[in-house]
Formats: sequence, C-alpha cells, structure tokens
Amino acid sequence: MEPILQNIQEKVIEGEMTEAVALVKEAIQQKLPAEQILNEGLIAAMNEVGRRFENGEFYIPEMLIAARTMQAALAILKPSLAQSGMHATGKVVIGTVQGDLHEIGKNLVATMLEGAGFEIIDLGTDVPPEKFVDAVRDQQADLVGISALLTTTMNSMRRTIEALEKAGLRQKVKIMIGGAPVTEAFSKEIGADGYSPDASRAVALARLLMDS
Ligand code: B1M
Repeated sequence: MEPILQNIQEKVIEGEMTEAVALVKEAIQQKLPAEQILNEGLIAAMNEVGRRFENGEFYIPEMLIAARTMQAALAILKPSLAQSGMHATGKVVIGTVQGDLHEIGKNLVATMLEGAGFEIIDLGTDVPPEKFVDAVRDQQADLVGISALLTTTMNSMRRTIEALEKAGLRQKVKIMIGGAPVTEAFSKEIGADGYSPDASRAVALARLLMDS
C-alpha cells in the first residue's frame, strides 16, 4: 500500500483531524485516485475503528472522534468523488433509519449519487418512516435510499417500506437499501427493489432502477 494511505488510515483512527485533512490534500496532489484514497485510507480506517471497538480497545468517544475526522477528510475528497457535470438523472430522497445515528456511509452514497447527476434530498439520520413518506410525496421522488448500520435498526427499514405502501406511494418510487448489516436476502424479504453493498455500486443500482 502507498505509504501516504497508511498514514491517512493512522491519522483517522487516532482522530488527528488536521493531519488527516492535510494528508488527503497531499494524496490528491500526488494524483492518487479518489476512490483509492477513500477505500484504502478512510474506509479501511473506520473498519479498524470498528474492530477496536468490538475488542474493547476503543469506546464511544474514540469512535466519535475518528468519525468526525473521517467526515472532515471526506469533505476534502468530495469534489474529486463527485466530478461529473451530468444533468439530473432522477430525484433521490435518502436517509438513515429511525433509531440509527450512523451517517458516514449514507453521506458517501449521497455524494456519489450527486456526482452521477442525481438530485439529492438528504433527510439526515434517525429518520422516522412518516418523514420518508412525506418527503417522497412532497418531492415527487423517483427513488428512496434507506441506510441502516445496526442490526437492531434494520427492522425500521421494513417499517419504512410498509409506511410507503400504506400511503399509496410504493408503486411510484423505487426503493434501494444498504448498510453494513444489510443483505440481498433481507432486501428481498422486506420488498425493497435493490440492495447495494457500497457507494459506487449504489450508483450503478440507482441507474438500473431508474431504467426499470
Ligand atoms: Co457505531 N456501530 N454504534 N458508531 N459504528 C458500528 C456500526 C458497529 C459495527 C461497531 C462494532 O461493534 N464493530 C456496531 C454495530 C453492531 C451491530 O449492530 N451488528 C456499532 C454500535 C454497536 C454502535 C452503538 C450501539 C454503540 C453504543 O452506543 N454502545 C451506537 C449506536 C448509536 C445509534 O445509531 N443509535 C454507535 C454509535 C456510533 C457513533 C455515533 C460513535 C459513530 C457514528 C458517527 C457518525 O456516523 N456521525 C459510530 C461509528 C463511526 C461506527 C463504525 C466504527 C464506523 C461506521 C462507518 O462510518 N463506516 C462502525 C464499525 C464499522 O462499520 N466497521 C460502527 C464507514 C462507512 C463508509 O461505511 O457506513 O458501512 P458504512 O457505509 C458503506 C456501506 O455500508 C454502504 O456504502 C457505504 C460506503 O461504501 N452503505 C449503503 C451504507 N448505507 C447505504 C445505503 C445504500 C447503499 C449502500 O442505499 C441507500
């Protein structure tokens, strides 16, 4: 691995925001591909943070500081990830489900979709089913993107889809879901139109759903 990516990883894990941001800028100047900086630097760091949390080496504060550092570094990378200049290809309402505060993956998916020309309405985190319903109706969205990072909040995805059905909107909008604990099988089980394991495949999936 490129030494600079190893350094980025370490600074994100340690929550050294200023250094992490400076290193990402340097990596961009070195013309490393944005996706490589993202995957091998930033996402790899969050995986290590998760591993340390699971092993009891990290607690919530460390996880939170690392997450803030990742978000700051991601903001620097955003223009390189989102480069496209394409026209709007569809309107996407996106959010993290009720009870769930994890936003980095959802933000990344939103950034990549924006880069691919989609118009994004980001509802944030801890979004109740009725808020998804209102936004889909009011914005006349083509697609709704639902993210969950906790096994305990996956069921909120099911409730969100049920609420869209109850509101008579299910046939008017495509639904895609994602997040670490989510699987293709779960997506089918709850009646979503598709699942993506990561942000770049989320773009491919969104395009596919728009065409179907
Ligand atoms: Co939390 N957390 N956390 N956490 N956290 C996890 C998810 C965990 C796996 C850590 C662990 O134990 N190893 C674990 C969940 C276990 C489980 O449910 N099976 C966990 C836990 C337990 C918790 C708390 C319950 C801890 C506690 O309080 N005891 C608590 C819950 C709070 C709540 O939500 N109600 C909690 C809190 C937090 C923080 C607030 C401190 C912080 C989040 C800060 C923030 O987002 N602003 C945090 C963090 C940072 C993590 C880890 C370390 C990193 C998550 C992340 O940002 N990853 C995480 C461990 C891990 O994931 N390895 C962990 C990077 C991000 C780019 O990846 O989000 O997976 P990800 O997104 C990917 C794909 O999943 C996909 O594309 C993205 C890009 O490739 N994707 C989609 C995501 N959404 C998509 C939507 C799509 C398509 C693809 O379509 C719409």
